[in-house]
Amino acid sequence: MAFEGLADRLQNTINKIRGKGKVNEADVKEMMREVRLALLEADVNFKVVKDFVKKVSERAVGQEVLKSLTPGQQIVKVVQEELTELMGGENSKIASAHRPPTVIMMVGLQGAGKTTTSGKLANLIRKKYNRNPLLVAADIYRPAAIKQLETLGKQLNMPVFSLGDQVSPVEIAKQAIIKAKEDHNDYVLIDTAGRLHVDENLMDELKNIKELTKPDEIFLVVDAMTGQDAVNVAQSFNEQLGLTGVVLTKLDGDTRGGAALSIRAVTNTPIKFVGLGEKMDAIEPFHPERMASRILGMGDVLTLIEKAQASVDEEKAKDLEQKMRTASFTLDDFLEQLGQVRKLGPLDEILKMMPGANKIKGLNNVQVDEKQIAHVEAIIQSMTKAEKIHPEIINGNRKKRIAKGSGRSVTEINRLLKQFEDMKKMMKQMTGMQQKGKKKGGFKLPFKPF
Ligand SMILES: Nc1nc2c(ncn2[C@@H]2O[C@H](COP(=O)(O)OP(=O)(O)O)[C@@H](O)[C@H]2O)c(=O)[nH]1
Ligand SMILES: [Mg+2]
Repeated sequence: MAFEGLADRLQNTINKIRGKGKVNEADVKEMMREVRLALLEADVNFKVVKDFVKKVSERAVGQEVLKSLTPGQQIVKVVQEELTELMGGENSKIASAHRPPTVIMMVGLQGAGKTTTSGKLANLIRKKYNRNPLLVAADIYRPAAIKQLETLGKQLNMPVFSLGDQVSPVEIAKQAIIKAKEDHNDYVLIDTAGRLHVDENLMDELKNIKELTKPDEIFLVVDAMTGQDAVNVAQSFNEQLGLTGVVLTKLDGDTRGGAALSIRAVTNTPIKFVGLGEKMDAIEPFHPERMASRILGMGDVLTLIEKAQASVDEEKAKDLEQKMRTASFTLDDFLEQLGQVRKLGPLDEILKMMPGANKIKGLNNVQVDEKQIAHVEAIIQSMTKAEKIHPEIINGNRKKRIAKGSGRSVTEINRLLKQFEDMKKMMKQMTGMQQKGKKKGGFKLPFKPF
């Protein structure tokens, strides 16, 4: 999983301070020392780390934080807010030209994922904005590059414009726009060539295409796995071409996270989308708030809710949202949700989005075993209604009865009850933070939802 090391280290650090009743400057200093190391180890740019630590420290030792009733939680909130700030605001809109077609130029090094992302974005634009994109094969150098795009086009049932590999990319781009106007394609995505390194010939070619097509967007595609290098690449492309956004690919791999955390700060270019796999629908808008929550183990309730809304019936999803927000969910709800959640996708991925999920033993390392889920279901189903609502009444005798009924051991029952308690505690903490920021009549999450 991406960000695993960083998430683990940051969560350990903040968990130490989260529950403290009193926090002094020395505690903050100690914590920030660990945060600094965690970020550096995740390959976050040195200067970015320095600025980040300075900002958080200043805010954290502020009187209103240290003197508050819950200084530990307040500091975690500061870290969360600053992480979000670091990664930039929400920014996944795609330009729309007054006079179509809107031209999007895809640039980046070889192998970064330009061709794949061109297909994904075209697919997204068609699905989400109901538009009619044209893909343009302007990489004439890499063998089979044109074929690759044509294959994607077929797969998506989307037109691909190509003039073979004997015509210059600039000419291809020019002809493509003429063709798009004829055919009423309102978006044109130009898949350009990449090199192994930033090189002058390549930049000149890209500048020429830019000059001629006057693109509305220039998206740099970068491989998140390349860490610091991704940041350097982004910097040079930005200097030469003026980027409008970055697409960070391969976030489904075990990237340490450095690129995601540094690119915006170093280049002042927003990360607009992230690639999460090779399939054509494996692209998502980049949500800095959600990413920060995820890194800090606060879960990604919003993405979870969205997933739920997409595949579960609306009433139930709303109910889940409400219960999570008010931390009032019972073991019965838990059971119900397990059933629902199984429909959403790979369980380990889904569960990781739950607040406190990092506390569930084994979840981070081991694939969640479907069998274990069945065991959990059996245990909960063997409880009485009262037990499910008030698990605290489950004493030794009741545990024995449940064990018999479910065919599981008392140890397993204890473990489940403990996990459920942990999860609820975590939700309460989030709710506590919400209450702090609550305006009259308003409802505020610890992060901005959209
Ligand atoms: N796992 C994963 N693989 C990706 C992602 N994006 C692209 N790839 C793969 O990376 C490789 C290079 O992608 P390609 O689009 O050909 O890169 P290009 O040279 O920049 O056009 C291909 O095997 C893609 O399937 C992603 O988000 N996740
Ligand atoms: Mg390519």
